[in-house]
Amino acid sequence: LCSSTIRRFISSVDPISGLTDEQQQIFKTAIDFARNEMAPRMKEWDENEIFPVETMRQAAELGFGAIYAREEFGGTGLSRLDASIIFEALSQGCVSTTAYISIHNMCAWMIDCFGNDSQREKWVSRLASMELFASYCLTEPGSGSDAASLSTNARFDGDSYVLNGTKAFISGGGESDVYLVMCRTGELGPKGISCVVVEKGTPGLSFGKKEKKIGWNSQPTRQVIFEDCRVPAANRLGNEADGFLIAMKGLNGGRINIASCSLGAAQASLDLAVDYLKVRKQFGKPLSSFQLTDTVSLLGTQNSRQAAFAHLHNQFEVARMATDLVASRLLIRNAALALDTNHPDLVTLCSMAKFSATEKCFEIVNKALQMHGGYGYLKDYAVQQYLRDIRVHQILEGTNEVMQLIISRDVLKI
Ligand code: FAD
Ligand code: 2MC
Repeated sequence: LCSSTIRRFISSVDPISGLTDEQQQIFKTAIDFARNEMAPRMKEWDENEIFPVETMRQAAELGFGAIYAREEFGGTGLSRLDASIIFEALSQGCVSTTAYISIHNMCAWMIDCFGNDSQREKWVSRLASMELFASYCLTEPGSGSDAASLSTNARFDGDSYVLNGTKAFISGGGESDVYLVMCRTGELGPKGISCVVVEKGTPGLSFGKKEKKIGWNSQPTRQVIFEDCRVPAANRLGNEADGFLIAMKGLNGGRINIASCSLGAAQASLDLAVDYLKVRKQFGKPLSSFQLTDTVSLLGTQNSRQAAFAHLHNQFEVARMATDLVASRLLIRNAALALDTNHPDLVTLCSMAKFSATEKCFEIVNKALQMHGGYGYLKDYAVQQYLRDIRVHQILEGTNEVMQLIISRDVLKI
């Protein structure tokens, strides 16, 4: 085998395994930041619903504000694989804040990739420094999974668009400075949609109430409302009718990023569970030493061999969690490489990574919570926050049912 045909990364439980020296350094920078600047505050940000602007700006100083936008206009110029490594590391310090940073990054990339030079000059470097914050506006009250049915209208008038309609569930809504809005400028369906940038303060732009959520509490979620909101036509990204493709291409990377946030939470939760199992003693010995724990009722079980296998097995459970973690990491990094290399199957691979990793990582975190017993249910322990924060990753950036729709359409060629 020629060495260039051998894949560089061999992913393992150790997150830096198989990464290049430069990527290992990137991971170290991000995990140090997560541990020192984010993890000590994630509980407070959650409880008091604090949008940590200054911490995010510190993250931006490390190059995390426009990770995969080009350097020429102020981006960091890294790859999708690098971005995934960064989000995996940062989310260990706070999933909710990292997930917002990932959406902001998606928006910065969309402007960098589909905008013109004057739009890049106007917005990309200020997004990279997080002087400005960005939101992505696709979902509407009547249009979620069926995104191409959106009805926010943009009527062309002179040198502007006049927007009317409502976007729902917008992350950063009300706090962000720049809104990338998918709106209808033409026919029904995906081919009648454009993407325009609306700046905070534009007359006719307003926001709904802050939604109360079970997680993602360090970032606001609000409706974004347009009432005769006049936006310069120069704010349109790409050509008229390109908006749906721009939105979907943004989401391919977004889906990897969100999956990476679940992965970080799963890694952190597994680490917490392993520490806990070694320290917590019941029946005179550490929980980690139990091969079989008698927590499963045998009543009603006819077959004693089946009953033996039905026992909860801490050591085997840890093995299963670690295996699922590595499988998720491989799928995510594989999809990120597919994006980096513009692989023909990238849409399916990104959907598979998002679907599988957000489900498996949720299961890992849930098992880690179970291993903490009653303490896992207390807000004093971080594992419950990881669980609450990553639950929504199975719903947003395309529900996991939509991910299966995309994958099955490709596999079945329908
Ligand atoms: P629906 O589309 O109504 O779906 C309801 C259920 O039906 C789901 O289980 C879905 O999977 C299932 N379903 C729908 N169609 C099918 C089908 N064809 N086959 C099988 N099952 C199907 N959106 C943005 O644009 N920007 C944001 O920043 C943003 N942030 C969000 C933050 C949070 C905290 C949340 C909760 C949502 C956010 N969203 C955002 C919206 C999110 O993307 C949508 O909630 C999601 O796409 C699903 O849309 P919906 O809620 O309308 O559900
Ligand atoms: N990448 C590139 N192109 C894509 C694409 C993708 N991921 N998905 C669709 N397209 C293209 C597709 O190839 C087609 O192009 P063409 O006309 O050239 O053949 C065009 O877009 C229309 O696609 P479909 O014919 O598949 O459209 P349809 O309406 O049947 O289904 C679906 C599209 C369901 C896949 C899309 O509506 C979808 O992804 N829905 C989920 C919505 C979503 O993800 N919302 C997330 C909101 S953001 C969020 O939650 C945040 C937290 C930020």
